[in-house]
Amino acid sequence: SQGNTERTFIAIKPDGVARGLISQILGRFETKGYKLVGIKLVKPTEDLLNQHYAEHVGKPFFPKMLKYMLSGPILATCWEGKDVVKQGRAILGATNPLNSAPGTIRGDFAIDMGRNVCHGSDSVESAQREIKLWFKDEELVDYPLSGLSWIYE
Ligand code: DGI
Repeated sequence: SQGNTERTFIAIKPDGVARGLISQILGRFETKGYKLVGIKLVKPTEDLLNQHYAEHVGKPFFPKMLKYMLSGPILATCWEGKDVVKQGRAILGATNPLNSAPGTIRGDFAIDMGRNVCHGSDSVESAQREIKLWFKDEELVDYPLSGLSWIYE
């Protein structure tokens, strides 16, 4: 395979955008060898966030998280490549920055769980659901990434 088998949804949260971390975060995925197939700056509606975080609606931390996620634009991105869901989670690091290893995005750029800079789908199924939620079909583009034989054996 040349890595066109899996896609994930990676978002840079309002703190990541406001702190000027976009290029560093995207750069980690780009230099790893993944292909960017969708990207846009979004001011999400509350409704979109309720759907995105459906599993957390009603939890004690949810209102604060909603306020944080509504506090500025979010950079929505979709990446394609072999094992990109799992690898994407590894690149971002653990949800709580206290547990994220140095070298990960959260390990390098975050301190509080409520300001953890980024989001990444946690399974192939979540990725499919989230990509559908954040992107229209025509916003996802395919093109040949050069040098694939240097990335995939
Ligand atoms: O997929 P993740 O973002 O790594 O983690 P998740 O889906 O379990 O949680 C989504 C976000 O909700 C997470 O980035 C931070 C926040 N969160 C999750 N659990 C807690 C929480 N925030 C607080 N304050 N307390 C929690 O227990």
